[in-house]
Amino acid sequence: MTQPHPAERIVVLTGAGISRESGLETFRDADGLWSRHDINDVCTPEGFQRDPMLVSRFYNGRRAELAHVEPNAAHRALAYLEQAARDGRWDGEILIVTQNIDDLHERAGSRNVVHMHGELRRLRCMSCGATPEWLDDYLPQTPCPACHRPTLRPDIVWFGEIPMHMERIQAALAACDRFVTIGTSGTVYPAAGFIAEVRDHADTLDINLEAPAIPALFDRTLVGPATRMVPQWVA
Ligand code: BV8
Repeated sequence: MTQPHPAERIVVLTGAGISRESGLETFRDADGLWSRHDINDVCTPEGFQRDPMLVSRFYNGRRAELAHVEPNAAHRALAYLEQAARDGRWDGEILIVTQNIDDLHERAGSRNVVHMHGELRRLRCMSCGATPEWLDDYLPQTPCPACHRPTLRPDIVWFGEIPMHMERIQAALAACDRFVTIGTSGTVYPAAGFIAEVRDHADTLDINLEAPAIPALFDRTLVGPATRMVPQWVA
């Protein structure tokens, strides 16, 4: 497998597929979340406006799962690469841009992680902007710990909302030598558009159970489960 070579700046874009073998569901696989939930009901600001209890239950259920899953070999392989840079064993750098809202990258040891669609472990107050860490169930009437108003929502980016950390992401994409996508269907923008932004200046690799919809977009593809393919790529 291609090993990262010295002085390489790697951006890795991860999607739900990297957490699948930890036991978290993806969205668009046959047994995925969107097979049982209507995106418009649980993943839009309009849906939250219409039925905040339904949306709170949807995210409370997914947050509760975090206690029962562990990072897998793919998360750990990426964390190993970052540790090698921190220890001076590799003079490259790696940034993980994740569409995932779970905390498995961090629990595997990765620190250079950007959650462009937000995080399950955080809420956001629509009145004062506080973003308290939240590990238990919350209800729409739960008072904000900072301003005590019942105006908390999941700190998640829903469809039609602006993704987080876009400036940092765009800067990293412009500067990277290698762009690797892992476990993403490449259907949600702006993440799905990153490949077009880097193709002219970076070596591109897709790691997925299936071949990408447009294979020509990538210089290389590794088809197989992330827990096998990512450690091979990092080794
Ligand atoms: C925005 C919340 C403006 C968190 C999510 C028409 C054309 C183009 C764009 C649009 C359009 N109409 C509307 C849009 C914009 C819209 C969009 O892209 N819609 C799509 C459906 C067309 N996007 C937005 O609204 C975004 N905001 O555009 O604002 C803007 C933009 C830039 C700057 C300023 C303003 C906001 C999008 C965020 C929505 N929030 N979720 C949550 O609930 O989790 S999206 C949701 O999809 C998740 O975040 C998820 O991460 C994301 C992508 O899904 P994937 O992670 O790829 O998961 P999926 O199930 O699809 O695929 C899993 C893959 O893993 C598969 O390929 C499978 O083969 C693979 N796999 C499975 N098992 C394994 C595996 N691979 C390896 N190993 C395994 N074991």
